[in-house]
This record gives sequence, structure tokens and C-alpha cells, in this order.
Amino acid sequence: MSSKFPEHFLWGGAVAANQVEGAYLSDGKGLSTSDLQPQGIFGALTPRVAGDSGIKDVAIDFYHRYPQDVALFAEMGFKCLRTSIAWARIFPQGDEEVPNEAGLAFYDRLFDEMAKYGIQPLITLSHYEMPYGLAQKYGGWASRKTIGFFERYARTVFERYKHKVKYWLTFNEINMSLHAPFTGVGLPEDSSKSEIYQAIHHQLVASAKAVKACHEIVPGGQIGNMLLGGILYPLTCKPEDLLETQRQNRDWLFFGDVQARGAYPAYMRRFFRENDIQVEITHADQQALRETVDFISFSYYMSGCVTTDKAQNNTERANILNMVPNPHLASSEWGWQIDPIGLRYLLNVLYDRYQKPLFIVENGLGAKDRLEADGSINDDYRINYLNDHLVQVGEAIDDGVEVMGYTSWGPIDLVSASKAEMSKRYGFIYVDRDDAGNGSLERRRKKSFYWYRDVIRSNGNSL
Ligand code: BGP
Repeated sequence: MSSKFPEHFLWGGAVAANQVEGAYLSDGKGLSTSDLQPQGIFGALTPRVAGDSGIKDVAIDFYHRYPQDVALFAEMGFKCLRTSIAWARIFPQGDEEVPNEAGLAFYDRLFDEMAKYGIQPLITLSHYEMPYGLAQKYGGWASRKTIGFFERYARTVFERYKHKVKYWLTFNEINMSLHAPFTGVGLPEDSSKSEIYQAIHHQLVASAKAVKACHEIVPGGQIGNMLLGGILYPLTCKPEDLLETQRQNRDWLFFGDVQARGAYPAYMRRFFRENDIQVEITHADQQALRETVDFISFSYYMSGCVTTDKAQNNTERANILNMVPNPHLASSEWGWQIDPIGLRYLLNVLYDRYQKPLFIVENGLGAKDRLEADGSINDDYRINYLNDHLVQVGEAIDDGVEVMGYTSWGPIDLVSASKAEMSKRYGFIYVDRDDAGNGSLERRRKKSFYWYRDVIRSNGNSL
């Protein structure tokens, strides 16, 4: 059978600087907002000083162990590795004129290592973080000045790595700012809706400016946005439920609409008016927003439901976005609802809407793994999850959707974003470290390692 996946499909995995690197104050790096979230992205903001211990301070020590890790990714046949640059390694406080050479040099070493194996970097400019100095001094994205600091940072890294990195992303899960403002836009959790949308607006303008800079600086460069693809279904076929579902899907599709179409969608006027949200959008901002992304990237872990039934809306739910659970689906240990068909549906929704190439840059199952006495890890649950989702990616490609690649989340175990723990594992590669930070950091191939190697080797035919 010939593969449904195109010949140059970018198979690989995705990590983020603050969840793998550790070395959180090494070689001149400044504190990042992500260093201040010891409880995870939804946890309380705990001020800290250098020397306080946190699980991310060492994380999985990728900063020092990347040659071994990249070799393991190459053994699986990765064509692509998504990671992010820690902004505070390059501009430690965020507002300096001159970048930190030692920070720039680290990513040179990393990209050179990947090039040895022909692994394409896919680089996120900001994955849930910014220099803490910007949050402290300017209120993060509340300030227009942050647009300029971000643009300087983006131009600096485009210039530096323009011959090493072709694929870029602006902000990780930009729509997450609505649910975890500090993580996304550096604002306190109790900020008003106007403040949050103003900060989001600044971030959208900054994203468009980075797109422009990438097009100017990186020869043949391609840059995408990155959405948390939390697709919602109506819980019933009541017209009210359907309409409410459309409204709630627009809460996150709004970001894609601005980034891919170059202007605020008409429905936002009514949304702002009815919610008494004031946002300052200048003529120059509108001009800047016209520079649109080359492709759309997104994460996909689960789908959810929407209901207008008040009684059902008042319950607290385990899944990360407090979505109404779908009675037809099973959940992960963390209450995330497993829905492979939802991925095919989402790919079609995004392609119908934007007609731009799509890149699945996160997907995976967080699970507790058991290390057997002989040292093996038999993670069939992970294999099943990924296999089922990839079959649906193949179906979407057959539907005519243009899919550039697939990078599963956490190909090596890393620190969870929502829990700031090690025990929620996604990897094909096990890392010996527990939630308290104990362990040798030794790497071990899981059963899924060999499964993924075969998938890549056969370009999806083994699914
Ligand atoms: C996405 C983030 C990642 C990542 C992943 C899994 O929202 O972009 O950073 O961690 O989710 O989430 P968690 O680590 O909470 O299981």
C-alpha cells in the first residue's frame, strides 16, 4: 500500500526550552516568567530568588545532555525537532540593547548538532515565557514597549540562525493567554478582560512583526502561528447548544483569524461590545497585522463539549480547560478526553477556514510509566493513542488537507507544563527523575521508541 503521507513529511517530536533545558541561570540567562511558576501554568505565581530549587531548574538537563538526546531522536529517524529559544538566554532582562553571546552560542551548538543528522529545527520564539524583567518593569504584554523588545529579539535570532533554521513559530498556544494570563502575556491572573485583550492585541501585533522580519531576513524561511486546538462539539443538537459552540470555538479561532487573515474578524466587534471590552487598536497596528503567517500550527490532545444547560455548566472538571466531557469518549488519567477522530475533524476545519498548510506540532498522551525489573517500559497505551491519532492524520491527508508534518509532544520525558512534575510522561525515551527531583537523569528507550522508529521508517505505512 502506498503511504498517505507525502514524501517529505516532517516526522519528529516537540519540546520547549523551559521544560527540558534546566541550567536556568547558566551562561548569563536571566530569570524567565516560566521560572516563577513552580506549580505549573495554572498555579499561583510564587516569587523566587536565585538558588530556590524548582523542578525546572535542572528539568532533564537538556542544556548539557542535548548531544545524547539528539542522537536518540536521530535513531528514531526524526526529520524535524521542535524546540523553543529561551528569550531570557538571549536578552536576560528583556530590554537590553545587546544580546547575550553565551546564550546565542548555546543554540548554535544545538542546531549544529541537529544538522549532523539532517534534523530540521522548528523553533518557537516564545513558549510560555518571557524575561521576568519585562513582566516586572513593564507589566509584560500590557505595555506596547514589549512589542519592540520582542521584535528586537526576533530579528536577533533570525539574523543569527538564518542559515540554520528555516521553520519558525511565533507564540506557543497563543490562545492560552485567556486561561493563564501570566503564562501567556505576563499579567496577573486577576486582570480585567480589557487588560487581557489589550495585551493579547500587543502580542498579535508582535507576532505579525516577527512574521515580517522572518520574511525579510531568513532566506526561504517559513513562519507559522501556534494554537491550542481545543475543538468543541455541541453536547446536544439543540440549536442553542450549536450556536454557543460556534461562539466558544471563536474564542480561540479568533487568534488564528487575525494571524492568518490579517485583520480582526467581524464577530469580535459584538463580542467586545457585549463584554464591555475596550482595546486600543491603532491604524499602524492594523497595517502591521496584514503580514500573515505562512502556515498554521497547533497542538491537539483532546476535544470537549459545550452546553447551554446551566446545571451541567456549574461542575468543576478535571480536563485542563474545564470542558464538558463527551459521553462517547474515554479520558486519560488527567481527565483529557481521547478523540482521534477529532484530529481529522480539526484538520479539516482549519484547512477549510484558512487554506494554508497545517503542521501538528503537539499531540500525545501524558501517562505514568512503570519501569519493569528488567529495565523495560511497555507503554502500549501510548502507542495506541499515537497510532490512532496518526491514522486520522492519514485520513485527513486523504481528505485533501495539506499537512506539513507531525511532531509528537515530549518525545523525551520532560517537566509537565500544567503540573510542574516529571511523572506525567509523554516520551518515547524515559528519563530517570521523579517529582521531587531525585534520579540519575539516565535515558532509556521505551517500547514506543521502536514503534515510532518503524512509523517514520515506513513513512506511516506501519500504522
Ligand atoms: C501544551 C503545552 C506544552 C505541554 C503540553 C502538555 O499545552 O504547549 O508546553 O506541556 O501542553 O501539557 P502538560 O505538560 O500539562 O501535560
